[in-house]
Amino acid sequence: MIGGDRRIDGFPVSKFPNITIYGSETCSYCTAARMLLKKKGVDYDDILITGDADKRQEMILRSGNQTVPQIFIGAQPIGGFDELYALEQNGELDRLLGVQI
Ligand SMILES: N[C@@H](CCC(=O)N[C@@H](CS)C(=O)NCC(=O)O)C(=O)O
Repeated sequence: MIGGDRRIDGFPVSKFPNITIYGSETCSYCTAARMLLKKKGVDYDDILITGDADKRQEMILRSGNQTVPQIFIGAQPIGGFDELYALEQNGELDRLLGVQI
């Protein structure tokens, strides 16, 4: 099962933290990150930075990194695919995503 009945001040809010991937269409690490998140059953905003200098700059400012992908769970910068996969391996990713197993 995924998510829970999360409430703030009594109001239901999104079951999942907002997940953002800054990436490109051709990058294999981006594909791997998208696949892992899909396997988890969570949705994400996919921001393609190819040819978009503003979005690329936004990614660098938010993450401090220049490579794609750059992944965020809520406001928390995760890093790239390697870091996302490390979280999956040590069991931390489910907690961050709010996935109940
Ligand atoms: N260790 C990184 C590797 C990421 C990486 O090398 N990405 C390539 C594209 S697949 C990249 O951004 N290269 C430099 C660039 O495109 O500016 C990860 O796991 O995300």
